[in-house]
Amino acid sequence: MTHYETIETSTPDGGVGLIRLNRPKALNALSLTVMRELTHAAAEFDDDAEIGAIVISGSERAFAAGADISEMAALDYPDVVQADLLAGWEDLAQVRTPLIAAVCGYALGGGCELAMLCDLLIASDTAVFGQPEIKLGIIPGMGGSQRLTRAVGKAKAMDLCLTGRTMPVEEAERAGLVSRVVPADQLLDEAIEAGRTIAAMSRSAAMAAKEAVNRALETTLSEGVRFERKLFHAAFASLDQKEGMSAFLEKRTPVFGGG
Ligand code: CO8
Repeated sequence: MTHYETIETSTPDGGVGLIRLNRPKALNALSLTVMRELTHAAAEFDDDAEIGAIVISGSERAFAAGADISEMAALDYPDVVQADLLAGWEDLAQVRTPLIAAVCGYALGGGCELAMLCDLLIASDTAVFGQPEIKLGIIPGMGGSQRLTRAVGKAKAMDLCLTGRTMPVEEAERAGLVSRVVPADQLLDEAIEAGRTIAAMSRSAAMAAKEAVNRALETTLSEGVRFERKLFHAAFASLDQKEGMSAFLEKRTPVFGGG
């Protein structure tokens, strides 16, 4: 397994790949090295036929407190344009394996954006969300203004992006930002278990479900429904569809082989 400087990877059993951000002194601030390492690790898991779900977690205190401010402070406009700063995070959005964010503590700025880029967002009862970039004289740069608005609507997105205030997990759950809230000491187990559940499903069906739900954020209802129907029809070309339906009729647990 590749050795990384700012993240740790492991493979708990059951087809789950785990990526833990590991910059505790900087509250897991998302430096360019974190971006390179995390996207690389996620791509490796995505290519691994044994892995059916990827969990991304931080520490008890912080999932991630945003992009690394010390790295950005001295940059000028030409620097960020020429480097296309932060565009590399889009590689994570291309990962086809379902991504689960396990969020404990601060998920601010890029940390909130990273969590929202994942497919499931499982949060601890201590999680805090926010887009405080405005306090630094900038705005979200990794999709926050777009994904937050789609997730919670204009009213709350404007409130968070314009005032920079944080949103406690209870409010985030009411607003529809998070999939589940669990006690902090159960967070990682819950996220890994959710990963195992997904990994035990048909891999192609899981990828299709992810693609279909994500398409809802990109297109009109009629186009989205047409797109879903094509993927639905395609599922009937898989052995997993035969296995899933036979198992139901034979009253046994299906064993999906990915075919
Ligand atoms: N970048 C760099 N270092 C950080 C960051 C950060 N975002 N956040 C915390 N740290 C460091 C602190 O500088 C401090 O370091 P040191 O001990 O060497 O002084 C250490 O982490 C601990 O932090 P605090 O002492 O501040 O801890 P507190 O418990 O007092 O406060 C907070 C915790 C409230 C989370 C506070 O640290 C804070 O406000 N952090 C900054 C939050 C922020 O503004 N985030 C947005 C950053 S901008 C951004 O994300 C742009 C998004 C664009 C896309 C990003 C893609 C990755």
